[in-house]
Order: sequence, then structure tokens, then C-alpha cells
Amino acid sequence: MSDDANRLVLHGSFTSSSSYKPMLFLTLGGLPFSFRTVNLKNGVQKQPEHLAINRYGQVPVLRHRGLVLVMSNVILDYLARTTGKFEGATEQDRIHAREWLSWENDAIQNVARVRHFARFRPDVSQDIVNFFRPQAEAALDFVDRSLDGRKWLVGDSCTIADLGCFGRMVFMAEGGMSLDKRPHAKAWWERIHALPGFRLPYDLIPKKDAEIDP
Ligand SMILES: N[C@@H](CCC(=O)N[C@@H](CS)C(=O)NCC(=O)O)C(=O)O
Repeated sequence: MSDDANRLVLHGSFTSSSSYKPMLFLTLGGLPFSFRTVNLKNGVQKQPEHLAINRYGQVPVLRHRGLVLVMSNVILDYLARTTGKFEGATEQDRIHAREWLSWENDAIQNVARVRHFARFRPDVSQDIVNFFRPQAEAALDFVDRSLDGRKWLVGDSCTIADLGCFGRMVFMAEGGMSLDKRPHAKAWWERIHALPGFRLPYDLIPKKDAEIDP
């Protein structure tokens, strides 16, 4: 297999929490990869060339060893399995980590929805934000309660469960949400910020194609 096929290639966008999740994994994991930017504002994600790798017309996409992966949590699962990084220590932990990712896609998605409509859709009625906000706030409360007495969502170290939930929560201030009254989640948030190599999305995700070789 050629070196090129072995190189991880991530297609994403700098405004996308779904892109940030795998990008954070790759960065914290110290992995080399190529980044290919997809301009969501110009609708590049709906062009035939992109639809050929992501039938849903979205980012992110990961290409590796001839495989094409879409859906940020599927990508996190793949990266954890193939690199061993941010993976649960036991089979039960690995199952729990995937359980959190499924929950994230159900519940923390509401945080992303509030942010999306508040930040990108001033043209639509903000009733939609008001509809999703209680569900988003409930998801943040659940994260806070779950972290009472523990450092990480699963086991004793940072796993894809933390990266997946954090990565989608990261833009919550743009939707007017915060962890100010959620001390356990706030401590966890700061713990993630303290991980070596950590960067927030606007500092991390390039606006142009890039080769990342740590
Ligand atoms: N469930 C998907 C969600 C992907 C998603 O919503 N991507 C957004 C950016 S965060 C996107 O591509 N939006 C552009 C569009 O839908 O046209 C995942 O986790 O990857």
C-alpha cells in the first residue's frame, strides 16, 4: 500500500463542530494528517465531487487506507480502534464510550442546533431556538451530573466520549449557553483545555487545505 493511502485525510470546515471532533482527536493524538477544507457557505458540500464521498452532503469525511468514513462519531470510533488512543481501558469502558457517543448525537445535538440557528440563521424565527434550548440545557445538566466525582466521562482517562461531547459543546457560547452554574462540567471543560496540544476550533481548523505533520 502506498504512503498516500496510509495518510489520514480529513475533509472539514472551520465553523463545524462535527469537523472539530476528529480534528481534536488527531491533534491531541499527535497524528500526521492532511486537511481538506470544504466551504459550507458556498455549498461545496452539495457538489457532486463531495457527494461522492459523503452521500449526506455534509462534513466531516475521513479517508484512510482506501476507506471513506462519514459521521463524526463513526470517525472517532475508527480512530480510537485503529490507533488505540483515547480508547477505553476495558471492553466495558469501550462500550460505554460508544454509548456516550450515541447519546451525544441524540442530546448534545440540541446544543449544536441552538447555536446553529442563533449564529447562522437570523432569517428564521427565533422560536426554533426557544424550542431546542430547554433540551440543550438539559443535556448540559446531564453532563454536569455525570461528572460529579469523576474526571472523565468513562474510566480514568480522556476517551472519545469526552472528545465527542466536548467537541460538539465547544461552540455553545455562540448559542448563549454556558457551564457557569455547572461546576463539574466546568472543571472537565478546563481539564480538556489543559491537555497538551489543545486548541479551540477557530485556532485549530485551517481555512485552507493543509498538511499537518507534528
Ligand atoms: N451527524 C453528523 C452531522 C454532520 C453535520 O451536521 N455537519 C454540518 C457541519 S457541523 C454540515 O456539514 N452542514 C452543512 C450542510 O448540512 O449543508 C456528524 O456527526 O458528522
